[in-house]
Amino acid sequence: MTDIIEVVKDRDPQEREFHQAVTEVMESIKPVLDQNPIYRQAKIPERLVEPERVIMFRVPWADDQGNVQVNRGFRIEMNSALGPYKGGLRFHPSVNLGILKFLAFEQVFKNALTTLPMGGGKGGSDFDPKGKSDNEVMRFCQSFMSELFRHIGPDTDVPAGDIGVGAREIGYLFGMYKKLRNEFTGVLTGKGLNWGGSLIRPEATGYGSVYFAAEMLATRNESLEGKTCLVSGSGNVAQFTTEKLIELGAKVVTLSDSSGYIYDESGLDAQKLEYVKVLKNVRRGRISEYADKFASAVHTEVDPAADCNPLWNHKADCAFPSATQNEINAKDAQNLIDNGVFLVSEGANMPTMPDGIDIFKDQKILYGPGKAANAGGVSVSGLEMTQNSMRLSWTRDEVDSRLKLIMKTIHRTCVDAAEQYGQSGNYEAGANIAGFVKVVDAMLDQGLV
Ligand code: NDP
Ligand code: 2IT
Repeated sequence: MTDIIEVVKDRDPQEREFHQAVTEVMESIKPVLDQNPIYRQAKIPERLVEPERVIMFRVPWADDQGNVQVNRGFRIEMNSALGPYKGGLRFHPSVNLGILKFLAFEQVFKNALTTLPMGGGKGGSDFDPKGKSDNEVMRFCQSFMSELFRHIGPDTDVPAGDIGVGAREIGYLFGMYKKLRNEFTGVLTGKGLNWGGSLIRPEATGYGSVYFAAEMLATRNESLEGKTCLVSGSGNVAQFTTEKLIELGAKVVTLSDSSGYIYDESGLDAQKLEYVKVLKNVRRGRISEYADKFASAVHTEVDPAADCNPLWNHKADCAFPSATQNEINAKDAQNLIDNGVFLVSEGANMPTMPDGIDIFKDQKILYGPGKAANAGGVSVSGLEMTQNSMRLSWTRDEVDSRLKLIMKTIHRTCVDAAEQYGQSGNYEAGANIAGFVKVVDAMLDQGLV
């Protein structure tokens, strides 16, 4: 197995996050490969790490001063064994091919776990929406779509949101797609409610991560009521994770953004969360303002020289990393455990570094890896696609109960797959194995394509 990891590293040495994601999956599926020689004979590992197609393109646009700006656009069409490519678009200055390949790779297995017919993809740009006017964001999105439209479609590739891409961006992208194609179809998910979007899609990733946590807790006869929770991020996933935690009687004491984090010892309530939603989604301000507004909160700025993140160093029971990749290193993982945390549910993609994951597994805490715990978002995207095909809209309760059932099923699938391979209680192994088997069996059925 080291072989394929070495091949990937040699071929694209600079794609560190991709190496990390491939290593993590390949290590846990080793027993499956050993018991099923057909997978190695059919060169399944080699085929999985090579995207079916990578699209890279220039995105020129004019800023409000009339200056020409040029960004880079990407779409990674990773694997279509189970359905059309499906996965979000990320707009963030850190975006590069390696980051999007890691996200697309993770998406393939995540989507397989959802029980819905979706392949895996991811895309985005190194464009930074922060500090841009609505008109600048619109012109950028239009330019981005004026190339992407020829590669996507409701039965081919269906993008959605991720970091830096929310309702506003999906609206501008959809408008341009519709104009260029002269077709009103479900080509993107996360659409506005009154033009084809699904109820519960904005909430789905955060709610799903909490439902997954509740399932994990139930295996130890515990619930979220009264639990103190650390949440990172303050965007889409963090906001709705917090909302569901409050509703279930938990106490959320932290939120963050890329400048720092707030610790509110009295916990967030519905009114404070509403303040955060307006601050982040409407005013597009910084989380530090929360501590100016509420006296019970303290803001701590990011210290780029620090060897750990102080957000993870508070007394708590549960942690919900919901910002970005590699936000929990080994020291943070140890701090979490020393502070009493016994459950981690990953709302973000790959937020825990490999040696941090090892600590969680050694300590036998309830560790829900992103590809299982945050699959609620893409699941409701799948339900949005279904509703678009039927030209019908389901009620809030209908979508929420389907989401709950999907998260319950993913949890059960992870538990069963881990047990089958002698790794009881290891959700990481369970998620990787179950996702892998579903995708690669479909690949084998479909021949060498
Ligand atoms: P948003 O853009 O809504 O929010 C992202 C949040 O994370 C912001 O608070 C942002 O702070 C912070 N953040 C982003 N990059 C960094 C960084 N490099 N360092 C520190 N903080 C950072 O994105 P989402 O909430 O949608 O996404 C959060 C995570 O969840 C990502 O890992 C994403 O891949 C994952 N995810 C999202 C899904 C979805 O449906 N949206 C589905 C499944 C997973 P700032 O405002 O300063 O940039
Ligand atoms: O990482 C993810 O699963 C997402 N950003 C959501 C993808 C989607 O197609 O809804």
